[in-house]
Amino acid sequence: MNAPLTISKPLDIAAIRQEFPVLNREVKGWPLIYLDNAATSQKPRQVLDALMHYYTNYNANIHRGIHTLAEEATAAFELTRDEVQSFIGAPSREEIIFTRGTTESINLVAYSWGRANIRAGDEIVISTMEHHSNIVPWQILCEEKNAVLKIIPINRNGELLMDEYEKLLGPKTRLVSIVHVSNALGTVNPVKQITALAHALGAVVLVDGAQSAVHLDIDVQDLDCDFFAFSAHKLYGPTGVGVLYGKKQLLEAMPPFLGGGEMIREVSFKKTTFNDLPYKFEAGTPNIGDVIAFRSAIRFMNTTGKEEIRRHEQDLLEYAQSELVKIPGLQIIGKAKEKVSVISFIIDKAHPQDIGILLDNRGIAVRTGHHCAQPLMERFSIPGTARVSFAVYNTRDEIDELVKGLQRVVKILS
Ligand code: 7TS
Repeated sequence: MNAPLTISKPLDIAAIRQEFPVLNREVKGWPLIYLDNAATSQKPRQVLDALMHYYTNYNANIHRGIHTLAEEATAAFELTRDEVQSFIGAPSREEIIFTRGTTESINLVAYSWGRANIRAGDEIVISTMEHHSNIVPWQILCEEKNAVLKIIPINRNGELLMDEYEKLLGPKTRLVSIVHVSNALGTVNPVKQITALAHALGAVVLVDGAQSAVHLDIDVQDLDCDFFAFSAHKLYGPTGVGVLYGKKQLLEAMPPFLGGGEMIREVSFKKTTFNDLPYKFEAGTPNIGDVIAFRSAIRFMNTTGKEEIRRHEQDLLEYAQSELVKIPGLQIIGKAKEKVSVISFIIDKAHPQDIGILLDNRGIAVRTGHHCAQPLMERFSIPGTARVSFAVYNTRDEIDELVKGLQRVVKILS
């Protein structure tokens, strides 16, 4: 039987914008136009309400107390784990570990899995377009273990050279750690294919989903990656919360990352035994209120519809790209065929920082600089770019204002 044909309505963006109180503010006398969503997204009212509700009604430490508040807080905290599990299609809730963010999730793997499994001469493969948080932990590990870091090159459009990737893989490859969506280019990498090729050689795969989890449908079982890392704050959720998904078998075999309360079963001065998953990796009091509020962020995305959000953002991306190239001297960095939500650009004779300052004077927030991807900037022989990145609440009208702002930049600076 054929699947029923679903016709999705366009989103009511005006109504969605009403859910984000910060969008009503002005910056320097101009209405805020927030185009720095790849750095962090704004938060809908239901996330703010969930935080307020937690601290107003049932703030308590979790997992330890038997009193009512502790039970309520524990139940709400664990509900977010279930929500995350289904959001990324993980087989079991034990495979969802809460961290402080993508950076901590990657470091957890580098310190725990890495130190137990990487030996002298082993090879770790990353790419030219990694965020520093998916470079530096591996450099530290390689230095410590005398292992070798190998880098997948990219072409001028900002796409991975898959042939070169295949050539880098070999019997010494232990780990491939790859970004799903580049924060500086918007490129969507073929992580399913990358994973399959690595697995054929017995290597483990970590996917940095910091930029992909908000824009793409994530199914970790379909990707078949071994680890998947992302941050709540880029998904309309609070800062200070991240997720590490890991395959159970791997997580079970890994030593703890941080030692302390909650991650133990029994402590004595002779011998300490560790807790079951996921608690083995959640030492100390976690960011309870923000984890609880993160559930509201996922529910916001689910009720709005990820497919509808993606379609809207794709429309913004295509519209913005077609308008930006009309600006004299503007060059887009990153022209991958598969791309989401991010446009990096440079303008002749205009330093990215000056572009950022002049746009801010009109209430337009963009990011400028190297975007924590200095090796990528080096690849393009530029110090940095200006970057706009979209979320569900952005509009074509805002892009028109951005274009006017950039025309003014060109007039002033050239
Ligand atoms: N990986 C990628 C691809 C990212 O874009 C970021 C943050 C991180 C990892 C680290 O995430 P965190 O939540 O632990 O900080 N990217 C950006 C950015 O593009 N602008 O500010 C932060």
